[in-house]
Amino acid sequence: MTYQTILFDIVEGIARLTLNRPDKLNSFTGKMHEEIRSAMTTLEADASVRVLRITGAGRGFCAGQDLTERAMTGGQSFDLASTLETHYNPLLRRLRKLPYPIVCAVNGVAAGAGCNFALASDLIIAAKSASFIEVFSRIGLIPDAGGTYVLPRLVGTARAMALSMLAEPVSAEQAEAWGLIWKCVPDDKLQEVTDALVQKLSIAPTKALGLIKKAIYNSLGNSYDTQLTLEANLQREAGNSEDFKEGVTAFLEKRPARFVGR
Ligand code: T3D
Repeated sequence: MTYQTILFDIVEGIARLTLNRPDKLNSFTGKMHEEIRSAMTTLEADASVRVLRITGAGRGFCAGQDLTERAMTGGQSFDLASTLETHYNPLLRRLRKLPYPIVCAVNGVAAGAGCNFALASDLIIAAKSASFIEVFSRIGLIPDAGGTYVLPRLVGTARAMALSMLAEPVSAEQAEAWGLIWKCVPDDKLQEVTDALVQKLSIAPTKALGLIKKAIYNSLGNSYDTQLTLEANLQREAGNSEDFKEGVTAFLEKRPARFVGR
């Protein structure tokens, strides 16, 4: 399929999604949502995929909702609960369910839903010049696209509150120091570092990585007791995988493991 607002391909187990409206800092339009939905459907149907790499084209990562689509001329108004349930929430739910790692290379400013879309990834690497802005309150909104869920969990209530109320940019270095993201790297190293990570993940024991996602994300709402039971159940699945067998065999034979992802 040919896309107008994104770039998307899958090569040797690595899926690459690039938001591609650089002139408008890759802000989300209805068309872009439609194309991302199509890419997600392709991803969900392709059992060969072992890692998803997300980035933005040009100098920005994503400036959130394209506000020209929300211009309220002539007394027009929008039901934003409806636009969220139509476009953003299904996408975030689908991303969370992907049974392999999502790596996000934040190449520039990530604002509004663009910031929270980045934070929906499992491993987030940002260029030093990138920034994160929970920009919503500047236009009279609350953080959406999962922001009010992930922010207090990643950085604590005090910082989540200030980020949301003040809508000030957080530098990539600060984001790393706060634990909002995993890593900040020099601008000229972003693609190289991301490619190396993605390559490594594409030959990792994917089944186990998918189960790790399930365990970590579920732990945020579980009691200790419930989590221990969940770990036992997920470990049963991991223990039945081809990769566990290969991992142990390779260790005993003193050779690198060749994981197939199942
Ligand atoms: O469905 C729903 O509506 C509910 C969901 C809402 C989710 C949301 O994301 S709400 C938040 C929407 N986003 C914003 O409010 C951010 C708006 N953008 C900015 O504040 C700034 O652009 C940035 C701080 C992100 C970056 O500033 P800067 O100075 O680096 O760039 P710029 O000059 O402002 O932007 C460059 C171009 O991109 C410019 O276009 P032009 O003048 O060169 O033709 C600018 O208008 C355009 N652009 C940037 N962000 C958006 C945008 N165009 C449309 N919508 C945008 N969000």
